Amino acid sequence: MAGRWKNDLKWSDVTPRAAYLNRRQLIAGAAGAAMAGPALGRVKLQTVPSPYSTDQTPNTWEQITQYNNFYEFGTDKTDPARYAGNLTTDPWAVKIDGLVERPGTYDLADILKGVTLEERIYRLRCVEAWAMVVPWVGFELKTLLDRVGVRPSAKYVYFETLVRPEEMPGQRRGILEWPYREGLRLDEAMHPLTILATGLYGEEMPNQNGAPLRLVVPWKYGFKSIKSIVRISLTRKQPLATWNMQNPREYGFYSNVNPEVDHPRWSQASERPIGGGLFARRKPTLMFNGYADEVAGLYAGMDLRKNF
Ligand SMILES: Nc1nc2c(c(=O)[nH]1)N[C@H]1C(S)=C(S)[C@@H](COP(=O)(O)O)O[C@H]1N2
Ligand SMILES: [Mo]
Repeated sequence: MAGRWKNDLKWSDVTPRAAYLNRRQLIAGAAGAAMAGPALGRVKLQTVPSPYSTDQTPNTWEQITQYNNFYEFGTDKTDPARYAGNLTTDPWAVKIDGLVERPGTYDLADILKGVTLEERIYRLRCVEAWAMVVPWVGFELKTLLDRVGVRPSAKYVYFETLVRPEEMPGQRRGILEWPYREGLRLDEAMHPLTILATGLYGEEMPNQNGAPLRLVVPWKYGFKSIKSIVRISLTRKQPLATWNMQNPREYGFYSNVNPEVDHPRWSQASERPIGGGLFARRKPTLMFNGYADEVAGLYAGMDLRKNF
């Protein structure tokens, strides 16, 4: 049986306020939340701009949804858009366990009811070898963790993606060891820039971008932002993370964007802005992807060449 949120918000408290920015309003740069009609499908949520949003121009819907990494659907950048459409994302449950006060398997719909008033539009820079600015719809991971109650002994948060080879063709091949896994230190997880995203451009999350619930950690390389999450576990020890397991020499646990630490096989000092055209000039990558003012303090005193 699914666990239930113990909170003061009733369905009737949140439903009449349901509002969201639609795609056109966002493109037009509308700042406030706009009233919308009754929600279709999954609860449409009240969204307001996050104070953490960048003012950089977002990439287009097409750029964000046609060039993806999601190995559960194949290794080509176009495979997710081609094959993720068949993934069933409703109903969806998330198991929250480990060092928490209220462990349980929660329906995503219930989770969203509990965090409705926290939903935000976050326009965040995301970077790998390429760079995009994405207007995510989501809420702070902290909101969810506070809701379930993190025990004092917890030091890390571990995440797992769905395993469903019938709907995920990449999982029928041994590309990676499934499930895809990721982890964060607890203070990284509690940082307000760390969000659980449920959509983008005011729309429900496209499957190829990690529907119905994916992590976004904008000061880390893209692979830390795990998609289609079904389990969140609070742990005492540093958890396993897929790319770190796969190749610990090339991918560290932290994976903070750092132009001074090269990947053993390529430089990480510059990035290619997506949408700038085929011959767009590469741009220098900034420490912590430009979020140093916000997050450098988390790593004070750490050797970031060792802890890469
Ligand atoms: N479950 C899962 N999550 C994943 C991946 C994946 O293969 N499987 N790829 C990661 C990588 S390498 C990147 S760059 C980002 C891409 O996210 P995007 O498609 O929204 O740009 O998702 C990350 N999350
Ligand atoms: Mo990636």
